[in-house]
Formats: sequence, C-alpha cells, structure tokens
Amino acid sequence: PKEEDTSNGVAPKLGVEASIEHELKYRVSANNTDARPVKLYQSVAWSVHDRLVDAFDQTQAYWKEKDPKHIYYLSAEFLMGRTLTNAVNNLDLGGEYAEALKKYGADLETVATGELDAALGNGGLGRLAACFLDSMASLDLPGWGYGIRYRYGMFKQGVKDGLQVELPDYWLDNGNPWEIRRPETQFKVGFYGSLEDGKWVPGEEVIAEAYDVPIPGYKTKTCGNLRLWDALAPEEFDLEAFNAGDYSKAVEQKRRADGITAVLYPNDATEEGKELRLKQQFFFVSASLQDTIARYLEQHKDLAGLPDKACFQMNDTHPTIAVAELMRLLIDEHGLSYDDAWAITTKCVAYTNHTVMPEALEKWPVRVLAKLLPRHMQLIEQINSNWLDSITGHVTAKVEAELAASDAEKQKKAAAAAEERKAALVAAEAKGEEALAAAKKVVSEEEAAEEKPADKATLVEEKLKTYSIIQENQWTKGEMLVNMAYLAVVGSFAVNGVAAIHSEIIKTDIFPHFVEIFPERFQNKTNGVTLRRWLAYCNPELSALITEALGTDEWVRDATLLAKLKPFAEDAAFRARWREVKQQKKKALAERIREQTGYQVSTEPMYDIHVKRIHEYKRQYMNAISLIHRYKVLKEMTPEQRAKAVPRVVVFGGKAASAYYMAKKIVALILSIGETVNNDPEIGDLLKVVFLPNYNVSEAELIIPAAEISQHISTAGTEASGTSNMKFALNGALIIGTLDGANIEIGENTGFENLFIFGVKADEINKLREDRKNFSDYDPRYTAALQMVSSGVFGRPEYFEDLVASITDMNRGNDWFLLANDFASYMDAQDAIDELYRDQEEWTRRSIIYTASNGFFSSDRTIDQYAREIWNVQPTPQP
Ligand code: DL6
Repeated sequence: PKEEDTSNGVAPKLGVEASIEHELKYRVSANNTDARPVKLYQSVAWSVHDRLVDAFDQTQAYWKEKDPKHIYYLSAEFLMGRTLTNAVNNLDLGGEYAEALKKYGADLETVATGELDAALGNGGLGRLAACFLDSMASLDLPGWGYGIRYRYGMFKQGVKDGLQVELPDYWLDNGNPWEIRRPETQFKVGFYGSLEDGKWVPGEEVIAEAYDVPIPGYKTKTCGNLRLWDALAPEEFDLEAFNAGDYSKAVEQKRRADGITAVLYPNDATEEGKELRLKQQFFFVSASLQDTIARYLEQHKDLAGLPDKACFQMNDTHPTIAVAELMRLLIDEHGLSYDDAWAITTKCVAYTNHTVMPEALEKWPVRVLAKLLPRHMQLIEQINSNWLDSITGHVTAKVEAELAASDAEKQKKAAAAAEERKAALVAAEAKGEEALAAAKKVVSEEEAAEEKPADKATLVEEKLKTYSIIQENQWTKGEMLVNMAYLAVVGSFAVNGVAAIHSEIIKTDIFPHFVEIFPERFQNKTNGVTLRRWLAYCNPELSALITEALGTDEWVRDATLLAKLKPFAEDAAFRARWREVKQQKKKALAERIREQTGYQVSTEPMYDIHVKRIHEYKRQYMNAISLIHRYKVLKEMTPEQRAKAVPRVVVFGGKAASAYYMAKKIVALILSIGETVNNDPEIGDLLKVVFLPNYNVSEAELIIPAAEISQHISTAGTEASGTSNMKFALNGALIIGTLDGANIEIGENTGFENLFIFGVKADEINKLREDRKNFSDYDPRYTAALQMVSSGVFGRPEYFEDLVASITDMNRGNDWFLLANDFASYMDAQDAIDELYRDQEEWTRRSIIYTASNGFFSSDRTIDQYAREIWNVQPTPQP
C-alpha cells in the first residue's frame, strides 16, 4: 500500500487508488491487466464498501449513545437499483474515484454498469421506499428500513416471438459488496402449530438472519441502514434422516426455509392470497419487531416507553400483521396486559395506503391465517371485538338518527296508503257484497305486505359489519376474511395517502366510516423522489448546467433552489445549451435502443416516453391505439403533407405481471405495432414505436433524461400518485396526463397551461361507467384503429381478439378504464403537443419551467413532513 488515509480517526485505511488495487488483487483475484469491467466494478465496489462501513459504524454508535427516537420503515419491497454511483457521490468521492480509475483507462460511469440492479420491488411502491431511505439518511434522521433479502428479485423481461417472456433475476450472481452479513443477529420465527393453555406452540420454526445494507446520506456523516432478513433452517441437514436413507427429509427444513426468501412476488396491484406471501410478510415483520425490541431493551427496562423510541411505518398493507405480532410479543413474550400492549402498539404503528384498486387491498381468509398464525388470528379477533364494542354507541346513534329521519317519511306514506284503502272499501261496498269481500282481501294482503318498522338491533348489527375487520367474502359466501387495511387503520395512530387527490379518495371511498370515528388520523403525504439519483447522478450534464446557472450545487440538497432557474427560461442562449444537453441524452437512448432492439432511431424526432408497469388502468393500450391512428394518418398523407408532420420516437417500457393476461397482450400489441410501423419504408423516421425490454431502475436512469414528452394517462382516480411523473418533470420532460394522482400537484406547481391535460375527472367516473355507450357511437378514429387490429394489419388478429373485446364488448370487460371516453380529448392533447414542438424555443422554455417548478417533489420534503407530522423523529447529525 502506497497511500495511507487516517482522516476518519478510526483506523488507518488505504487511499482510494491503493484500495482498488488491493481489492482487485486480494478479493477479486484479478491483476491490473485482467481488470475486465465486472472485476473492476467489484474492486471499486468493495473499496467503497469499506468507506461505507466506517460511516455506518460511526453513525450507529452515535445513535446508540444519543438514543434518539428511530423510524423503522417496514416494507416488503425496496427497489434499490444500482448502488455504486449513488454511494460514491453521496460520500463526495466522485472526483477521487474518477482520478483513480484513469489508471485502468476506465470511467466511473462505465464501471458502474458492471453492477446488477437490486430489483427487490415491483414498481412505484418499492422505489419510493428506496428514495425514502436516501432522504432519511440525507436529513440525518435516525431511520432503518426493514425488508426481505429475496434471492430472486423482479423477473427479467425478455421478448421472444413478439411476446414477453420472464426470466429469473439472480441478482446475487457476482456477490454483493453492499451488504454485511450478521450471523450474530438471528431471531426465531414460528409458523403453524396450536395454542396450548393459551400459549402458541409453533409447528415450524425458521431462523431470520440479518444483512445490513448501509445507506449513505448525501454529503453528511450519517449512514442509515436497510436491514434485510434471510431465512435459515434451524437444522440445515438432518444427519439421522440422511443415514436412514431419506435424502429428501435430510434437507427438508432447509428447503422450506429457502422457500420463504426465494422470490419476490411479481404483482404490483393484484393480490393472489398465496400462503407463501403471508409467510414472507410475517417472517420479516416478526424478525424486525423482535430486533427492535431487543435493541430497545438493551438500553431500557420498561416497554411502556417504546413509543418514545420507535415508530413503525407500514408501507401499504403488506406488513400489517405487525399490529398483531407487536401485540403478541408484548403480551406473550414480555408479559404485558392486553390493554397496555394495545396502548403501546397504537402509539408505535402508522400506515401508508398506496392504492385504491379493490383487488390490491389485501384480505386474508381467516382459514389461512388461523392455520399459519393461530395466536395472531386469536388476537385479531380480540382486536376486532374490542373495536366493534368501542363503536357500538356511535353506530347505534347513527342508526337511530337514520330511523328517525325515515320514520317521519314512512308515517306520511302509511297514512296516505290507509286513506286510499279506506276509499277503496267504501267504493266496493257500494258495488255489493261480493265486491266488498274481494276488496277486503286485497286490503288485508296489502296491510300484511306493508313494511314493518325496522328492527333497530338488526340494523345496528348490519351496520357494524361494515366496520368489521373480519368480514364475509362477497363472492364466496361463508368464507370469512381479515381485511388487512381495516386492521391497519384500527391499529395505527396515523393513516396517509400519497398524493392530495388520493388522500381525499381514501377518505371518501375506502375508509369513510373510519374517518367518522377518527378524522384526525387521516393525512396526506405527497410522494417525492430523491434528486440525487433522479437528477444529479442520472443527468450529470443537466445538473452541471443547473449548478452553473445557480452558482451553487446546493439545490441537490435544497430542491426549493431550483425555482431560481425560472428567469433562465427567458434566456435564448441558456435555452440552446439546455437543448444541447437533451440532444446528448437522446443520443445515449438511441444507442441503447439499437443495442436492445436492433432498431436505428434518429435523434431528431420528438422523444415520447411511456414507461411504467403495464396495467389496464395505466392505459398503455390507449396510447397504442392512438399510435395506430397516427400511423394510418401518416400513410394517407401526401409527400408534401408528410414533410410537415412532426416525427416521433415513441418508447414504451414496463413489465406485465406474469399472470396478468391482458397486460401481456398489451405488450404484444405494442411490439406488433412497432414491427409493422418501424419496417414500413413509407414511414421512415416519421414514426418509430419501440418497446424497450426489461425496464428497471437503471434503464429508467437512462430513459428519463432523454424524454421530451412523458405520458401519465391513467383513468382519473386510479393512480394513487405516480412518481415517474416527478422524475420526468425534474428532467425537463413535458407531461401529457389526466387529472390523476400527483399529476394534479405537478400541474399546480408548473402551471396547468404548461401541461397537456385531458380526460374526464375522477368524480365523473362512476356515472360514466354506468352510462357506457355502444361501440358504434365511439370516436371514428378509435373504431377504425381497433378495426385495423381485428383485421390483422398488425398480425395475429385472433390473439388480440379478447384485448379488443375488453374495451368494446359490454359483456367482456366493458371498457372499465374508459378508454373510449377519453380518446378524443387525448388526441386533441396529442395534436397540441405536435403543434408546440414545432416551436422549439417555446418548448425549451417550458422544459426549463418544469425543472424550475418541481423542487417540491423532492423526497427530502416528503420525509421531512413524515418526520415532523407523523413520526416525531428528530435529525440527529454527528457533530
Ligand atoms: O406511492 C408509491 C406508488 C404510487 O406512486 C403509485 O401510484 C401506486 O400505484 C403505487 N402502488 C402500488 C400498490 N401496490 N400494492 N399493493 O404499487 O405506489
């Protein structure tokens, strides 16, 4: 070792250059001449690892000494992506590593591509968790993430014969320099079994073992932690069974433990209700709670003080079993009374809702819960019964008020009916005996059928059911289900949505009856994204320009400073440089498109991007239909008209859940449109439709900076927030979108006149769904485009038959997401985009305004709000 660096005062360590060399030789076993990209990446990563460990140890020791309240972010998903660039730059070592790498003729950007994405999440929810960790550390907040160390993350998406194929994602293939295994930190987690004398005796046990992933804050000494749990068998190998010749029994325990952390469920909005998923949820929640309590008890005796030291934020309902598990630990393991345990639990736990899709609101059959976690089911029953008791008074008063209101109305109706009957009898009497007898019969039948006064007790019982955590399934009669969102609301001291409109919708549509009981519990925390990863590091060219204009790079820490860019939008020379950067990023994306798909795309056309998970509600399908129309129009144009058309490269990216039938067909349709359009010599550069496979965090970092227009076109009221809209806006891409999720707040910040907003509003949706029209009434452009699909212009008409039917046939989907209703206004917005793009000066002006206006969407702002308004956790920086 040539260089020595003792600056942190802990232990002498090698300087950057020497440490890379050391790792290359001793850990990676390569010499300087054999420093191929992956090996070089590994050596650099291990060298950064050592620096992270120093920062991590110092932070954790400091927090232990100061003992501040911690936030524990419980999440089944953390979509981290790559770590190297982020870690090096957050540690402020970018310059040193760039310098050291010159020796190998390499740059940090290229070396970073040797890293496989840590894709331990599906989409927005998991990526949000990753952004939050970065912000927590950057704001010096004592905070840990807790999750699962899946061995296989989100599947790799490939394309074969025009269809999506799913391949396993073994992301740990080259080892993982970013984690620290902690064999000394293990907890037992039980499943199944029975209750004996009220005590749970699990039928199966696994060991949860911790792996820590240090999370460096941006230019601060703070280094937070993401603790991921792996599952081990208590006895890996049963020698007795092996000796008896039962080889499969010999490894049975290991196989079962391995299964728990093997794979991430690849669904982001539908719940499959699989027992293994519940097992995963309980596994990481139990280990995390045991771990927190154990650390708390190292320094404190009385668990009554836990809420002053720990807050558990449940990222959606996936970790909701935490409510029952914390109760169990406090009561069964630590001897507290039920009431004391409940008081602690409901002061420690908070819940974030991320979706209004009914199919994603988890409901576990009582049958499954009682089998897998019998003690927890018992506790949930008790929680529910106490909850219903506590609100019976409220519900009774409500029923009484309703009865009183309806009674007056009923009495009026009954008096009128009695009058009518009296008159009928008088009239019949005049007609003789027979008529009178017949009339009396009718009257007595009518009186018998008359509505009896409602029974209050029955009404109260019926109403209470709507508040119950344990409910009947509306489809499978008799099957009782635990509504995890209800359990989360009852067990939490705060419940929040993730954008202003979404937080309103959860109050009015999902939990209105809970809002009546505790209105103060419901809050909004509009999502955000870390500006480090999503602007500073993924778009260094634009960042340099911003820093030059503002005269400081402080905006990376304080995003409100971006507002100072606004005057530069009026500066023609600045606009020209802004465009140059965009052009550079478009070139990089064009290169990626060529590598991945073989299509050569020009960098002159408008880059129009639609990337996110593939879903009917996100309406990639509507975009595809609009492109068919665009293609048709281009085909029908004269050469003179074509010369005036605005060319576009339209890029789609996103994974369809492996079992999501329609989503996979949407991918296939986009691929087929691309195949036809991109190979049509008449069209040339006027339109290219590209499906870029395997959209993930790293692809997003390349795609987003290149975007000129980005699409966020979900049916109003369906997208909770969206976060890619924020990333695009910050990178100066204009937005075409509906009045949905965070689009609304982006519009408020940017000025709605600068967005291309179209479509119906969220409060019109229910009525429109009832009034859906006949296919023949639709916009002719839409009908014609769909007919082109059905007639086979893009091949395989039979394969697309049910996709078309899903939006045209009343009995087969019935256009639930209202593509037909929004299509015409979507096309108007598209026309307006083309028109504006002709005026490059105005387009660039707006692009700058977007970046300048959206600092609000920094996750630092979001986390600061959570810390102050929910968690009550204070920044605790080291001196
Ligand atoms: O809050 C993060 C993200 C939102 O931006 C998206 O709008 C929303 O769809 C997503 N929700 C989920 C739901 N998953 N489950 N369950 O991924 O959350």
